[in-house]
Amino acid sequence: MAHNVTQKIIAAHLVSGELQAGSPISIRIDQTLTQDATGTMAYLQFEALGLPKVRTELSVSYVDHNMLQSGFENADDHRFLQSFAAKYGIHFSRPGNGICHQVHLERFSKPGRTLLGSDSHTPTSGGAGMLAIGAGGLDIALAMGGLAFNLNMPQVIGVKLTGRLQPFVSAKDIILEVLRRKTVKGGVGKVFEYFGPGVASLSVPARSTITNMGAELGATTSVFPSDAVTRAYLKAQGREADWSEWVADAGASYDEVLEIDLDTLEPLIACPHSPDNVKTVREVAGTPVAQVAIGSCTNSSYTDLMTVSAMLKGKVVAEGVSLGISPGSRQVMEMVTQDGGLLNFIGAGARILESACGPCIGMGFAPPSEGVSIRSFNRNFYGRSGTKNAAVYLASPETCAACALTGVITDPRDLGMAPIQVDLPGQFLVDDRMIVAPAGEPEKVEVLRGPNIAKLPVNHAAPDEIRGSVLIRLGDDITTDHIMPAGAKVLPLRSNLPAISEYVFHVVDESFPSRAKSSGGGFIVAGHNYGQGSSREHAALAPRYLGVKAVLVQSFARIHLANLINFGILPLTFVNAADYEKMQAGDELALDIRGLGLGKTLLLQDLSQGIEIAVQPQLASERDLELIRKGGALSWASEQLEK
Ligand code: MIC
Ligand code: SF4
Repeated sequence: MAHNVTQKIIAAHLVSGELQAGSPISIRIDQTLTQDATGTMAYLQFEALGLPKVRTELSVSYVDHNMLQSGFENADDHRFLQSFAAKYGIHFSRPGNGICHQVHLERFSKPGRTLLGSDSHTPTSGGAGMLAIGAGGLDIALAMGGLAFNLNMPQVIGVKLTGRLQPFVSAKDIILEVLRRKTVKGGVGKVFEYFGPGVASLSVPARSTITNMGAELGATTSVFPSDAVTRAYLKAQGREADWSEWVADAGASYDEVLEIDLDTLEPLIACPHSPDNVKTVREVAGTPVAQVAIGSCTNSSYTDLMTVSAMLKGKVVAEGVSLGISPGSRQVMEMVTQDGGLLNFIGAGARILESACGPCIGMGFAPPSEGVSIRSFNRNFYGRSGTKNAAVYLASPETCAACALTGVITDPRDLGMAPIQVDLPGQFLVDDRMIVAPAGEPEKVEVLRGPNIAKLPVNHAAPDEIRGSVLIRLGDDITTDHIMPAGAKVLPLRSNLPAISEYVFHVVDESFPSRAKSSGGGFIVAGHNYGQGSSREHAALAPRYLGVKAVLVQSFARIHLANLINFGILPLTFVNAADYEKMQAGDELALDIRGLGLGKTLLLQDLSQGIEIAVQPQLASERDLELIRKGGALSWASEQLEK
């Protein structure tokens, strides 16, 4: 049978199940990546499995999120991660080397292989023909232990690209167009596979901008074929031997096809507070801008930054604007410096930030009150920038540079500049000395733990009946940034569950943690796409710590659903959508779960209103059932492993 690229890679890694969309499958994982904010917990979980060494082809631990080091916490975490990597056979990318996704693309991506990462933007390496999936830290720990990764066989949406991008229109505008059409819920259970004549005109970094932000569709991942362009990119990275061809078979089909004509695509912009709130830049042109931020794992390739540098050359950013540039990797930063780009940035008055996530995750460079911030990033969720009432827009580096120069939202085509053509270098500057290989004598390495590294929570088997009140009732598209915010105050607490739990739902309801604790826990009720965004398992772990036992919603985002199950929180959906309207915050509920079984509905008693509500546990396999009964995945996993 003719297969598309997604089906081919899955078929080559299939451990159980069939290539039938929607059915549970498990796949072998070749590579894993972690970043510091999710990695500490993932490695503590790996340690609990009791294995001497990772069992993957390659595992890399990056440090890029928690870089402010306003106290000892982050520095302690970095030291723990470095010593842990040395001992357990993991490569360690030191702070300063860049953002995990960009560095992984440059130095480790391998066409046709699978990559599981404890970060939702892991699909970045899909730009080089990998099947790269984001997941919670515990799933990464299990993959490092050699266990297969469980998911539902995705539908494959083909995105057919025709034509060629016009001057000042770039890859970011392609993914913004997909988001405009499909929304932040449109990708759940799906892989977006790009094909068609327009693909050959996109470089690997441009493709990776698209697969990176494909995460905002809620997609399982996004993938480009591995072709001559991929080969040339890997060759320029000194890794031609890692290349192999992965293209769709003749006659391969897709569950749905979207077509985008690159010739007619215009500069687009995602308006506050959702990546799918997309308009043309000209529609919102003229809005005054306070801040511009360029960089992140989405848009800091050599081409992106050199294009911005050419636009800024000899000019100064507008008087009311603060421009921050955070390059995605040390490789790009060095090359942009060598080729004169940095000089143009400095000359224009840009503030040069380190190669790290920085402002993207609210770690510094917060916008002013009610300020408009234009970012080349991938998320503009409410409160994420660190300033609750800021208005964050997402756009291409070209649009960002135009806004920085004029001080108002500006379509870069309206600057009257001559087109800028920046080609990818035929040879990148390759220097892997900031990547530390695992220790030769691991038994001699001591794992260094500071006071911020708390103990792992203990699993408790599920009771026969779940009781408690509706602790909070929320609407659609609740993000993990709402549930468990990041930012400079909270991110350093990622290894400390009791401390971080005090911030659950802080952006929407500061009294949640104390209410949850004093009432003995209970239920969360919400609308569609609950838990979209980040892979952070703290958005399940911390509510569980506060006593949340079940989450009842209209629908879930993929990674968060898996995280809830991994930590023994029962995920439920309404059988009758209208019942969502009936439930009130504060209602006392009781749910008998002795009848829990695959596909079985349960009856939830709303004791306050004296009504019954049919609910569907979102458990796809016997494994999921087992995890809920056991109160989480860790004890289950330890039993599965041959030591
Ligand atoms: C994000 O972009 O939201 C993050 C911060 O990279 C998260 C990971 C985290 O919360 O640590 C993600 O995308 O998974
Ligand atoms: Fe870092 Fe932002 Fe990318 Fe997340 S989206 S990995 S915070 S740069």
